[in-house]
Amino acid sequence: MTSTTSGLKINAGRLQRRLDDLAKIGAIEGGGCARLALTDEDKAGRDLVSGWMRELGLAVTVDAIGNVVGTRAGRQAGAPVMTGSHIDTVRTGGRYDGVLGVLAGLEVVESLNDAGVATEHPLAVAFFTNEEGSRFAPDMMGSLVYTGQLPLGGTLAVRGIDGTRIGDDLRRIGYAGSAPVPGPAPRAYVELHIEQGPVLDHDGVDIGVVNSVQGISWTEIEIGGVSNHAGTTPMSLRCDAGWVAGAIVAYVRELATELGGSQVGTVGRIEFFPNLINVVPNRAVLTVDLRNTSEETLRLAEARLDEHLAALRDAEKVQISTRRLARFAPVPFAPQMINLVESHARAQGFTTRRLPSGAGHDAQMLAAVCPAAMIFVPSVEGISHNVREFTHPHHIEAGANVLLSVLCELAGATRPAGA
Ligand code: HGY
Ligand code: MN
Ligand code: MN
Repeated sequence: MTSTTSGLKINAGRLQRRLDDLAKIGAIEGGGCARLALTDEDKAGRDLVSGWMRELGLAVTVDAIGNVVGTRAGRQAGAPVMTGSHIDTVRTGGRYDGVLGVLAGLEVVESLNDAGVATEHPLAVAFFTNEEGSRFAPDMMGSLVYTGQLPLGGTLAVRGIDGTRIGDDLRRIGYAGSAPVPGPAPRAYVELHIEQGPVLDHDGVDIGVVNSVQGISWTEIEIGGVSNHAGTTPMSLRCDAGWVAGAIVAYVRELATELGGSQVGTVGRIEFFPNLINVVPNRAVLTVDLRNTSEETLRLAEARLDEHLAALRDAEKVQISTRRLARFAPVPFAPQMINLVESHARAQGFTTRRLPSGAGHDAQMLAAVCPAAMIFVPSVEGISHNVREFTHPHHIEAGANVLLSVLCELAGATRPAGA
């Protein structure tokens, strides 16, 4: 005779301690973290988390792109139910983005271990390489390779914004693993993540039930002009790469405002050459990040930007070249997975709201190979990719308990009668 696992809860203090311990690695002023993918800080974080996986009795694998998966055996062998996220951060990162999903997954495992709960199917906790994509594009790189949507060879050859090759840095930090890619498709994938936007916090809702992830378009633009003397060159004779770059920055804002709705546009990186006060720049490099929940509108935004670049090129007599760094269509999650997250959250008495994700996530890549879902918890003031990123402990506990019960249902968890 066995009973269900209802009533099983995570240990919130233990989860918070792991969050605090990992946040010490790559800690930066203001309480945030800088663990850019494949840096020494990322390695130290990887070593700490995979050590915790081993302490919990998980079988740990590292694959050829550095994805790390810890698996808890089920009564049956076969495809696991997987949870996880990422532990790399942006340069001004907070302590919850990605990390919460990985460490809540470990907390679920430890809670099951403590309660002597077995699962029918294996349960896996993963952290994927380079989810952020800010040092090496594209983002969600590890889960793209894991799901067979990005070839390993070409990915290992990718050079980052500092000129380093992915393959070299993976070897340097000791995470060029032997597990094959693509990896085995899970039975299902569920990711707990902070919202990183203002909706749940503003509406006072406990749990976000994510129905889709919006489309993402990343482009690097290089402008070639003519360096010249800042004092002697008449304005009418300039081929000013710096001015053109500035015009693009302004246009991206105008375009997003004009299209409205969910359209967003960001120029996050810009460089001038020779970058000197008295030289008209002869070269500029900048990145444009466009996103929309509608593929049709995202394509319109891309077309409008291309038209504007052509007009600037002709008017300013400069060369303009573009390089696509990432392009993902919006990804809807499976209705039965959305309903599952919502029903478990409500059964625990939490308020819920369905919403799309403005940020990219590994779950959108896993959705290509298995039923996937995401659980959001509120970000205070919607702040993220900022050291002030914060989620209240009671929301962390709520999200991890929803994750626990969803994973128990998906993995077929039961505990011995009388336990
Ligand atoms: O860019 C993103 O949405 C994610 O943080 N990689
Ligand atoms: Mn993230
Ligand atoms: Mn992020």
